[in-house]
Amino acid sequence: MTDAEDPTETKLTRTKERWAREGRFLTGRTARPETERLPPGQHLVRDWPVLDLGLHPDIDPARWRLTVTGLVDHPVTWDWTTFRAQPQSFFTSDIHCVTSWSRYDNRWDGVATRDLLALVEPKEEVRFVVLHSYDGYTTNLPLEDFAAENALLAHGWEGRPLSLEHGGPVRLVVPHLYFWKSAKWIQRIDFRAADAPGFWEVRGYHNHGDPWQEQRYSED
Ligand SMILES: Nc1nc2c(c(=O)[nH]1)N[C@H]1C(S)=C(S)[C@@H](COP(=O)(O)O)O[C@H]1N2
Ligand SMILES: [Mo]
Repeated sequence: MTDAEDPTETKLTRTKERWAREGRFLTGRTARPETERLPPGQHLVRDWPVLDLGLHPDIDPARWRLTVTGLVDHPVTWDWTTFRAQPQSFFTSDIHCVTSWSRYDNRWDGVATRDLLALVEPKEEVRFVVLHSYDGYTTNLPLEDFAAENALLAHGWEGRPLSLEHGGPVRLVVPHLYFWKSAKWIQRIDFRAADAPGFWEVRGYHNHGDPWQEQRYSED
């Protein structure tokens, strides 16, 4: 597929790649989450913007599957009923998007990543997790970030089913990293020994993405 044919190579994608090259929104400041709730260079919003590649995959619940692959002792493929039968968690957390908006106190329902980890049991050598989504999006993060105590596979927001535009039926939420790491419409979770940078990580975004360290873009 050439760039011209690739539906993900949109004007917005190119604009965001340019922002990464220019260091847009960088303040050069760092902070600690314990002392500053709002990370450097962020501003608060009350609504919830929609940001993605522009493809909203509408998956029939009867055909929806979530698969765990890679270096685990117990790989699983969940259909909707099995996913909903997993232990449920309820977490409230803030969103920090690299495009500089933050939104406080989002109430999520879903399956804690720690409960998923307890079930599938990643092997000793696992260091990274790569999320694959129904729209073709990918993102990578270290196992310890995926395993954060308030990270979850969310199917609900503010007591309602997570809407399609925000990643329903199920998205990842990892609140302590920039929101591009929180893959919407997740289809597969791959446990790996080696890292594999995802969609934005190969387009100039930082590999880790800690908002308090202002890890917006890669240094090279
Ligand atoms: N599958 C998928 N997940 C994705 C994206 C995407 O394009 N596809 N965009 C990421 C980016 S860049 C952001 S900022 C957030 C936006 O989530 P929201 O639309 O719910 O605010 O989703 C992230 N997860
Ligand atoms: Mo984003």
